[in-house]
Amino acid sequence: MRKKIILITGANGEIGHGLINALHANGMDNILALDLHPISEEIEGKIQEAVIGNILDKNLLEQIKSEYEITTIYHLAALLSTRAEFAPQMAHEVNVTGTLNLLTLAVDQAKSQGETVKFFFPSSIAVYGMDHNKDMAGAITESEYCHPETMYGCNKLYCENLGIYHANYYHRLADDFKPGHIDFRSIRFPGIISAMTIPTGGTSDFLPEMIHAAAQNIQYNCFVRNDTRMPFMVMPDAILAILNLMDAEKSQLSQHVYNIVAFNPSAGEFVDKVKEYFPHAKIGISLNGKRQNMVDSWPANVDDSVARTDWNWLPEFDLDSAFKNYLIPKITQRYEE
Ligand code: AKB
Repeated sequence: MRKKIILITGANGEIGHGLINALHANGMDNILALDLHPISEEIEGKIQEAVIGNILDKNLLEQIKSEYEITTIYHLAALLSTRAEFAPQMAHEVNVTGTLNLLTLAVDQAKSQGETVKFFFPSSIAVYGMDHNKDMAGAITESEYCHPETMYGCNKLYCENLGIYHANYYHRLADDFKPGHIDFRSIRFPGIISAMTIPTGGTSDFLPEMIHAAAQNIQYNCFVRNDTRMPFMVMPDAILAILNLMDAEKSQLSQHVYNIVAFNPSAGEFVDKVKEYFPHAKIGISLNGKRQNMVDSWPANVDDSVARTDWNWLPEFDLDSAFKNYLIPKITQRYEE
């Protein structure tokens, strides 16, 4: 008999850590954690099994398909926006072919089990391309400005549509056509700030890098202008959003893909906040025009009213409480250890 599991790809990443800790805390540890790298000690004891491997390895996915009954997939593996710009072909392979491999695995599993497989896909505000309308556009809804200007954004938008296709129209010309093999749910994440991990390869990394540098009293030169504004949230809210969306009744959901946001300070406003807690923080500017243009192509804010209506999304932390009750206590503790 195949063991029932929850499959998490990119399990060793920032969101992977937070999600595994939360699922474990909720008593769900029948987790198969798949990552390119060995699973870190911090989460090792909270999973059922770890597999070191590549989502592009079809033999490995076939093996997983034969050994396990997958109830839910959290497909977190991805190359982020800055890294994707340096290696666009590899980004397409990992972000698109990798996702198609996991969607195919989900449909095959659903067919063999005769059960719907739930599929979570982390999308991003990078699907938007503001084309210099950023300041006048305000908080944009999910159907506006979907003209990505980065490889990563193109990958994410296409994969959103791939997921919606697999959920509703997969094999629509086949005699055995049946919609609903997978229940595809996705969130367009803003920038995420974690107290426990520092992002790699993203372009929203300037705020997490800044506060982690301040906590270690090391110099940080921000690569975007002070007036740069984009949506953000802290990691506990990103995890809360995933859990709440995946727990919602399907009948509550009017769409597959949702905006969410908690706060959207400018880089300068964030510097002021950091200096409230680290008055001697050494923060300068070393502009990277190309990365600045990428952030300028992303919205200053997003409208998440549908997420609030459909599945009661509500962030626990605004900018002030994020610092006071999460970032400062956790980051200070982390660097004191
Ligand atoms: C990135 O910067 O690439 C990500 C994102 C905004 O999706 N953090």
